[in-house]
Amino acid sequence: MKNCIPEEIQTLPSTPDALAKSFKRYLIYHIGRKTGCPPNYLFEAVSKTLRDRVMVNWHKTRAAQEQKGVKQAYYLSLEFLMGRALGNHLINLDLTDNMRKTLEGFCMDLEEIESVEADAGLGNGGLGRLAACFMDSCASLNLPVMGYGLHYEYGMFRQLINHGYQEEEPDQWLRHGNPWELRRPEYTQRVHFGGRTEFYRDKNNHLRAHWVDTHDVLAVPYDVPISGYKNNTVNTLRLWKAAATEEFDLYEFNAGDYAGSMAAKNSAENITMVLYPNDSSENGKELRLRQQYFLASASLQDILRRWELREGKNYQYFAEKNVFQMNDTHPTISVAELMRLLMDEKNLGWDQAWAITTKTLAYTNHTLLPEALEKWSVELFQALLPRLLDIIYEINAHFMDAVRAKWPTNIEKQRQLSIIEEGPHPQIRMAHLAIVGSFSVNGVADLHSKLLCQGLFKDFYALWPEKFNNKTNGVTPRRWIVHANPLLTKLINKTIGDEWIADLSKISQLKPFAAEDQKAFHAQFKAVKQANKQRLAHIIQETCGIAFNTESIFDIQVKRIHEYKRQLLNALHMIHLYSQIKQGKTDNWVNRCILVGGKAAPSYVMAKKIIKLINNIAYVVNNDPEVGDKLKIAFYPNYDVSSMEIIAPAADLSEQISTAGKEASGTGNMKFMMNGALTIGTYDGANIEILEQVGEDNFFLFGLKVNEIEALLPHYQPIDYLQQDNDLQNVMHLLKSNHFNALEPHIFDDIINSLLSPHDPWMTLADFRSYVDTQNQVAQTWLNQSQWIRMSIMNTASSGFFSTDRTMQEYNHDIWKLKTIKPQLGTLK
Ligand code: 26Q
Repeated sequence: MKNCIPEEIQTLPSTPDALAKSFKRYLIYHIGRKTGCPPNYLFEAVSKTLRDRVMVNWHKTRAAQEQKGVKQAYYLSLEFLMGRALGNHLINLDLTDNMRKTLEGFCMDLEEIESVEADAGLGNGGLGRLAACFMDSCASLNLPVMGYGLHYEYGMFRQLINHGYQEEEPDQWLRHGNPWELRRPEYTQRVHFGGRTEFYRDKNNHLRAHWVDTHDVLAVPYDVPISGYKNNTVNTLRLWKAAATEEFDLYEFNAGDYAGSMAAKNSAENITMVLYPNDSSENGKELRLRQQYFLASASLQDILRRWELREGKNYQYFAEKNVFQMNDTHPTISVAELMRLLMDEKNLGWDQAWAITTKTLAYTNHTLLPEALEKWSVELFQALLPRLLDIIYEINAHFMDAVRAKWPTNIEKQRQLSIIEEGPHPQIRMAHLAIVGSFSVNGVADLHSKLLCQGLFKDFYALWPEKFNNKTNGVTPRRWIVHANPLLTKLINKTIGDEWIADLSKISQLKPFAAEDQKAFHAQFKAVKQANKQRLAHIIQETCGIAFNTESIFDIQVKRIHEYKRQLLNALHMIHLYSQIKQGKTDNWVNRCILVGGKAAPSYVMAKKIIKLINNIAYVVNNDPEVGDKLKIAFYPNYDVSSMEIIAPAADLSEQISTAGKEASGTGNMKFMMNGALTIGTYDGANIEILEQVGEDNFFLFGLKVNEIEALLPHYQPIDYLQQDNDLQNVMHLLKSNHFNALEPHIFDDIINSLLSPHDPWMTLADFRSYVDTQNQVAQTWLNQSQWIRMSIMNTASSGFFSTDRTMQEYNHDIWKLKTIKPQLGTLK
């Protein structure tokens, strides 16, 4: 249909009066409510009011980025852990104050409205939240980057704690709708599954393939705006939702099988029903492979469609103008899918398609744990994605030629490097496919990237050293300081101005204020921390019924529950402190409130036991009148992005105590540091870079280093540590004597056995002494409050390096090579 809609789009006025008018219009005419209205409607009206203001810049950004010749990057990820959006957009559009005034005019409180928004919990933990911080920084830096992910109906499960046990509940985050997403059925893509490959000769006698007899699923995009910080850029996160095809339904329906047709519809729509809640891979689930291919295929088809719209069918320059960043191996089937699309759909030859593929794909690794590397059975691939299996075999054949050229006589090397792991049940090694298909492979912290080159991917590094690089993670200061910690933001702005928000390196201007003679600043900094501790203590009282005294050290460990992260080491320390109190060894005692939070994968039995143990220790400790305020312990239920926004600003001590060499980076460590927490940490992941930035005087380092762990592992004898250490004996005795589980004897036997096993890969007991001694140092430092505050200020002031703005600039400089694109103000063209 023709239309004459004017090209020019007016920016909407955003005074408190204009916002009020808009808000009322939404509430009354769009939602159809007025007074006495449920809070979710108020949230919707506020969000849509704001969305209108985001929309103008969204149009303009798209127009600027879709001009001929603009190079674009695509972030492909099975997870985007976005959290809430309202507060973030308000900051980016500089409308927080105006919106607050508007709502006050209606006797409403902005923070209360913000708290109605459901977290977009479309991720497990670090990897998913990193994708969200990356999106924020790319928009804030005017980088033309689009995110591609899945529109899960249910995000990360909600965690309930029942008698100390984790229970999972579905996360119905879309129950009240999502005002930020726009459904775009006009850009629906079709994704194939099953069927078989038919080869034929084209008119030039070239061998070509058809993928036939497939079962198709539709991918419907939902677009989410990603606003940049005060720069008018609005990028796009496109999330695909699965839908059944019409023909499929009709065919079955006409055949009279109504139930059958509904079942088929269900099985199609199941693909994006739920996020897999495993943060280290649970291998082999067919539905997970369907999700991965669904994302890869829909996204790549969409990108090719938009390429042709702009540049026609000419793929000569495609690789110069497009780059894909794969978030771990999860979207790695993209390597084969891009080959398929270019060859089978766009009629390119193998060499041309391979040149494009290997110039456009880049891979980020997020784990060193060998058991977490993704593998898929060839058998499953054959059934589900037969055409892609053909292509993977051919990629591997070419790759094996390259391996033979480098190591001509070494058959073993071929076996080790092959994309296909041979055996009775051959498997496809996704990390190998990712490395072979990418021009860039990066780790996420300095140590992690070095270990990849020296260990896990050593032979690949020998083959292609130029591919490998490091990109140390970061977090966005807009969410993790400005939004989470408005009091600190105000204090920093008053002290050094507000340029640090868009350039976090400038936060180092706070360093002079750490000096002990800066009494006034110290007092204000402490007052901010105190207020944030009160805010958290209030929530802990409400949710756990435990009274945290804000004069105590707030000692916090929040992250996914995993043995390598060693929540158990923290638990042993809790028991040690309790035992000291019970023995009356309380000279110079420093009161502590220990908070632990995090979800265990539902099938991870040991992780669930650890949650139960911490809850049981907490119960005994908190109810012992002899303990009182000396020690309080709480387990924070349902830890998520929004809770971290309250927790990080309230922490005095950040626990980053993984076994050295196991935590790829960590990003919670950075959020705590920015907000002035001191870190007790091992020499692992980005802890090392935090230590370098802040200096060892302002960091509590403990534990064995990677080389020491490796040297000890073959002859590790936990019993030796027990025999030499009275404190450890006391702790283990309390555990073994069912002191924390009198009513459920022996439920912690597995934990005790794992700690005492010479095969314990996490070597918890080896670090016990060093951890307890360092915790004592923490307590002694706390006694000197002016010293503590100085160190705390130094942590905030040294956090400049850990902004994802810096991370994204490095990705762009070394990998993506995009030009910044600013939306044109004024007339939209
Ligand atoms: C794989 C297969 C099947 C189902 C699920 C998965 C799966 C899902 C999520 C595997 C891994 C993840 C998430 C991993 C993760 O969050 N890794 C963390 O990434 C952070 C960002 O780089 C790092 O800071 C952490 O060190 C790393 O543990």
